[in-house]
Amino acid sequence: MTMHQQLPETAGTVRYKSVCRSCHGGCGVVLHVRDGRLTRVEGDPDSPLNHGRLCPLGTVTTDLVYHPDRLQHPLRRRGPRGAGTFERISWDDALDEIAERLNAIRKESGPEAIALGTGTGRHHIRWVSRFGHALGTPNWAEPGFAQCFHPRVNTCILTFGDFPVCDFTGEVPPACVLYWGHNPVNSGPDGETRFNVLEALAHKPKIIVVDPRRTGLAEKADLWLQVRPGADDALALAMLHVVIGENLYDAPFVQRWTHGFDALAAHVRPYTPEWAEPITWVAADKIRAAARLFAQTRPAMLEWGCAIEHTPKCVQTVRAVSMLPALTGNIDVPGGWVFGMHGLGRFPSLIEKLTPEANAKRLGADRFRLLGGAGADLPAAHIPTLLQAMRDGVPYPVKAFLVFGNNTLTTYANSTMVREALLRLDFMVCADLFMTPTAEYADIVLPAAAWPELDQLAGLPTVAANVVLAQQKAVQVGECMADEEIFVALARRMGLDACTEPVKQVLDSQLAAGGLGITFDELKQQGFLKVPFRYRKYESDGFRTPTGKIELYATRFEALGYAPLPCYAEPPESPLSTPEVAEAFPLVLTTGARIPFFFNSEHRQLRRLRKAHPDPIAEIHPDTAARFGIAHGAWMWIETRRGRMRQRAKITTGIDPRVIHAQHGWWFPERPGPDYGVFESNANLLTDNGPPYDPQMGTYQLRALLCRVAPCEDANAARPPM
Ligand SMILES: Nc1nc2c(c(=O)[nH]1)N[C@H]1C(S)=C(S)[C@@H](COP(=O)(O)OP(=O)(O)OC[C@H]3O[C@@H](n4cnc5c(=O)[nH]c(N)nc54)[C@H](O)[C@@H]3O)O[C@H]1N2
Ligand SMILES: Nc1nc2c(c(=O)[nH]1)N[C@H]1C(S)=C(S)[C@@H](COP(=O)(O)OP(=O)(O)OC[C@H]3O[C@@H](n4cnc5c(=O)[nH]c(N)nc54)[C@H](O)[C@@H]3O)O[C@H]1N2
Ligand code: SF4
Ligand SMILES: [Mo]
Repeated sequence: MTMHQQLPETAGTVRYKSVCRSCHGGCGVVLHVRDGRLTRVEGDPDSPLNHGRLCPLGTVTTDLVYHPDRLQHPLRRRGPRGAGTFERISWDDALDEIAERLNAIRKESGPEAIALGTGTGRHHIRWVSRFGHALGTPNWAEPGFAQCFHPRVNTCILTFGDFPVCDFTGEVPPACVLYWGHNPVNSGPDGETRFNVLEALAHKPKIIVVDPRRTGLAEKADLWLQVRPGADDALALAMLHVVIGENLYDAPFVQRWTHGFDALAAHVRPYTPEWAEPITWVAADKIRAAARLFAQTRPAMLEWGCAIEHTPKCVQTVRAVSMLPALTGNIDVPGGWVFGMHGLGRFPSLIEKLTPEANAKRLGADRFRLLGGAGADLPAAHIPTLLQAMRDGVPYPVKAFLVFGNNTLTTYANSTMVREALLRLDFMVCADLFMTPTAEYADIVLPAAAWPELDQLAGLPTVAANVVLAQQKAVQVGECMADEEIFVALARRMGLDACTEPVKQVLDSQLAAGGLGITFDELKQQGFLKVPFRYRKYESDGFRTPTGKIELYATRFEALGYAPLPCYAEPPESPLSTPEVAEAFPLVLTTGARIPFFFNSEHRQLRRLRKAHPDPIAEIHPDTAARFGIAHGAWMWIETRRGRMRQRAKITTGIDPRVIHAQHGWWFPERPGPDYGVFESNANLLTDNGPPYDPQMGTYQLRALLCRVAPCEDANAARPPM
């Protein structure tokens, strides 16, 4: 494998330009390598995405790369699944065994009996489906396809013909930002880094925050709407009512460039702020004020996050919220919501390798057509249906699961069922940086390369690809291999007729398809390329929808049998929909608000980060804490109808007395395996993966659940308060 020196060598240190992927990624970096070892990672001052800065995760990259617990060799399990005993094997043995087992399963049960799983926004995410398609299975899954980001992407493609992103790298800053279920100062979606968000904030825009918690942004906001978790659809519909009812919309834009305005206007007439107040817990006056402020301040942008995608009415909520920038003409304008230049061509997903019969077997595709069927951008399987196929063999058995960068036991809803499903598999492979509670269930564990150890392309923001960056291999750790290389090696061993070409050939083909006139090797020399940008592209090109306009009334939804106008639905479990459950579980639970120190279930091994945040923390209002006997810093049980787990209580007035917030992704790498405490503080012991699902995408419920709390006496005796 070749490595490439990009910048002049100084005093024995070689420097490589690359892109950090410790979160969804985006920050340009310079990797310093001395004697084959990564010694330092600094922010690339030239990068338009971070201007030389790094967050806490990026800062500790060398700790990640050289952590003593890194998996460095392939392992084979000895003894029963989940027993936690492994032996070292060679790559040759590992690949041979995997190829042999997969070919046998493919022959006996059909390729659809092999499923693939991957994690959020990984560099190799599209390679997982590519390999799956090459071996003939339609069953690949990623936790984000039904409950994070992709509902926004698929819904927008059907509504706008493309996916809009915030214009952070242009000349004009936003005059108003609406942060809806999103806290990008801590999180940041793909390529929209917190640094650009902070830069926009430095221009002092008007700020509206829709969040049940008083975040740092909520503290700064002109208006903070402290919505009840899971009531976002009602709030959005009421804001649309105000924007339309008070004639605050951009009439010329709406008339020329939207389809179905009259139908929408009639549809939202009943959704008054007074109607929404008892549902959303937001005062009617505040709803009116927010709608007016957003509509009357230009340019304005919508910064939305996964919080609106974590309930079974995800897609219609996304639709309703997305109409605010559309009606106010903030589309493809400087400082508003813009469409990308698509500097990277379409990824060669090899989906054409799937026959119509194979496509029809995609689990859940018949029901969730925006996830796995005709309305999907890149069709994926429905996770709860997949787990059922593994555990119960219905509608047909799934016998093998290849997990490339997903901590299934912590991040899928209903960890208890996930465990039952994994235990029933005939064959499981897990590629990861570390041994995780999930990898412990595998037959073969593969050591994956971390981001400074591999070549890849990133087009950021994701989907828009206004900046194209080269991620490059600067070091080699143990026998770790990039996921992409593993897929190529496996495809060759299995004798597949696709996915066998070298990785670099695919990277070059993506660049060629994007029309940038540059090869991967050339891109590495400069680190990144900013694609020349154009606003108001619709004036010459129209919108890529059946009507050529923004479809407020969505004709493709209608054609797929879904509601063409966004509607309101109560979460399946809530004080309003199930008051009888609320008697025993009187509090509304939300989970997973991001913190800067960890990425989902990752990074708990990294001492410098863990020191800043040693324990899982749940937020509770002082009145509620007093009512249930909870002390600040003490462990408390949080319990739903599905199970209970414990986190330390943070008593704060920043949360409604009727709401609890629990962190997600917790396990304890320092504890003994095979469980590493994954059944102690894991929010997904509380969540639900049963029906009802979002009718369009099959989304299950990670937030807006009913819970109760109690002091956790045993844990408090064993471990002193914070
Ligand atoms: N209750 C609750 N649950 C949630 C959420 C929530 O808010 N609340 N959020 C949901 C959301 S939005 C998402 S996207 C999912 C995220 O779920 P996951 O994608 O599972 O999240 P991670 O923990 O980030 O990553 C999983 C694994 O990838 C490994 N990894 C990192 N880099 C690489 C690599 O390059 N190659 C390989 N092979 N492995 C790698 C890490 O070590 C880690 O073990 O969680 C979901 N789960
Ligand atoms: N450092 C770091 N960065 C990350 C991640 C990480 O784990 N760590 N995870 C990555 C992933 S996978 C994702 S999807 C993104 C997620 O990042 P964001 O999209 O920003 O989502 P969250 O931080 O989960 O939630 C944002 C806000 O929504 C609020 N919220 C909770 N429930 C509701 C609700 O029902 N309605 C509304 N309106 N708001 C609600 C929370 O209080 C929180 O402040 O971040 C990514 N970046
Ligand atoms: S924000 Fe993401 S890409 Fe930037 S330094 Fe942090 S982890 Fe890396
Ligand atoms: Mo996510």
